[in-house]
Amino acid sequence: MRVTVLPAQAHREVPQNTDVSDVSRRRFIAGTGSLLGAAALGAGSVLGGPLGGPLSGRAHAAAPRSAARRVLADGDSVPVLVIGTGYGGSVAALRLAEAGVDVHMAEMGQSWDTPGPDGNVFANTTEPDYRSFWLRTRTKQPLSNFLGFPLDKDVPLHTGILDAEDFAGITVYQGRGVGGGSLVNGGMAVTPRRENFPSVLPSVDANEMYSVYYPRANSGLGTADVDPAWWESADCYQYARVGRKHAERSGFPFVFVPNVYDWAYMKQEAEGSVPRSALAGEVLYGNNHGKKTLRQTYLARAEATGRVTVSPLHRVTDVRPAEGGGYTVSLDQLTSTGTVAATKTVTAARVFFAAGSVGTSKLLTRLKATGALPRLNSEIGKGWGDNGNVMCGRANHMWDPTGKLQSAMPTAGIDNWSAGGAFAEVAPLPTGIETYASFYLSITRTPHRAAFTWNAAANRVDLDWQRSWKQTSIDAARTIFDKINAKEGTIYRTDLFGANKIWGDHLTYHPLGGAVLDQATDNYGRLHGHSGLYVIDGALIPGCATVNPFVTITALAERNIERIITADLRR
Ligand code: FAE
Repeated sequence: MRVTVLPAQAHREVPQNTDVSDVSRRRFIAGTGSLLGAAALGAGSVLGGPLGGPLSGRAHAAAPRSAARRVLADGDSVPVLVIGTGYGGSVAALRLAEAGVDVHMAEMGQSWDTPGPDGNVFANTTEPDYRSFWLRTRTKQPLSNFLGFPLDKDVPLHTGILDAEDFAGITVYQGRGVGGGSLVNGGMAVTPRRENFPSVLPSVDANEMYSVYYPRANSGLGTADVDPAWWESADCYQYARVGRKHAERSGFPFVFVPNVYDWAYMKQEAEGSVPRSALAGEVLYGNNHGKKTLRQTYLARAEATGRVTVSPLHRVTDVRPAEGGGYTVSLDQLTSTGTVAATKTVTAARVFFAAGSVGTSKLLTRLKATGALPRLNSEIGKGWGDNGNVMCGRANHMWDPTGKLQSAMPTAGIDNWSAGGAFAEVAPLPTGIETYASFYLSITRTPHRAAFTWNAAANRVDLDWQRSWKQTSIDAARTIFDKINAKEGTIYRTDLFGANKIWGDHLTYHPLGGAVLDQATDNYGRLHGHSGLYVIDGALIPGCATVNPFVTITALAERNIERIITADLRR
């Protein structure tokens, strides 16, 4: 059966440069409530018959929009199911909805719109509580020690916002909840230098990316530069100015990078006229104010189309071909302590894997190995990398204080990629006290790529990453910091990742790959072997973005979904 969607101009009706700052947090929260509280009508009847093709655009246009807008129920049939609500999933949902397709999104994390007992939705970085970690009884903070003392503490088991997912050689930090990684990340919105792009996505036309899709992504995300004059004098960026001074005295290029934080709000925080968020150290466990997460940008616009439904606390566990076409998708509905409250099976004509690099790779690896999706190719699970992440701190002299007030939103990096293979984010250390420390998250060039494999005996997916592989990243980071230390007469901090440990080499914030573009999928994210299945998240990028990755993930999703709508849905 033919699929009809709205004409091309419908896609363009929402201007690409829509100012996202006017989509207020208040409106978004109200919108989420309406998403979840909408009338519980039978989606099957609204969306037309069973799947495998009958996504009649006419039926969509005629259907009352609210009818399909409720949490997924057992037995539903939907035209499109998106697994995950991070960057890739949000782009897919918005663009499909604009093209006239009803979209259901399943998200294993919470919706994050209900305040806790302290009146805030999110916990503060310095005081983790039940909201902070995904199903852990003890925190696993990336920066585990201070002055040698361990910082971790017991917390109640809860479907919290930050997942520290352990594999044999690495802990992978990921956001959990509606908005994915945008809920917990530092908002650094970095477009790779163009000369580095061929190494990031070798099969993608750079001209198109830099003229169309990166600008579209940055506009959609609401990225903006900090006001340089304000930055020069703001107390909360003293740490970054110290970072610049040290970088430049050693001859390294210091580059400002945009962020998705609302700079006008941050100025008001500094003036004391609004509640503090970035200036209260909020970042890892969510920002109560100021940050434009996907919920204020792509997801808010998707919600405004009236065609997108989100089911929070719904974890996809299985996808397999359905009799008669389309896919049977199984989901666990979770309680806030992670137990399974209900299992559901729905049918979807098309499924977009947007569960993040690890989530998508784990699902696909298991589904291929266990025979649910037997025709996926042998590239599934391969090409996974950590974006070369490694962290370190430096101990400054007493005459170089970094400030007790530090904005949790980074604004700059030290770019030594071409000479030393490292781009170092000048990161905050928002402890509320003067530490005389400079802190950095380096993104480095590293040749190491791991693979996910199905471990049938243990009933889990393993990753064959080796901790020793981080040495390449440490060496690259040292091309910057050994030189700075020598010039400044300073030393590395040894108290932040354990006792006498310089390098944070046990983790990544930037998982990439596992279902690589043009290998596990075609050049637009269509999975080989099973038509109607797509990958549209960080799993497509083969292990390194040369900078922080979410702008590239968003831009690639914009590119791919445009082609998929034109070629697959408008036939
Ligand atoms: P992602 O945003 O992770 O979304 C995937 C979603 O799928 C999540 O909400 C999951 O809960 C959900 N999910 C997973 N499995 C399932 C399932 N089976 N069923 C249903 N739902 C599922 O994916 N990047 C930058 O560019 N700049 C930064 O400043 C930055 N800072 C970071 C700081 C931290 C602490 C962390 C953890 C990450 C940071 N990142 C940063 C990385 C960035 O957030 C990450 O690359 C993107 O979020 C990945 O986007 P995806 O769409 O691939």
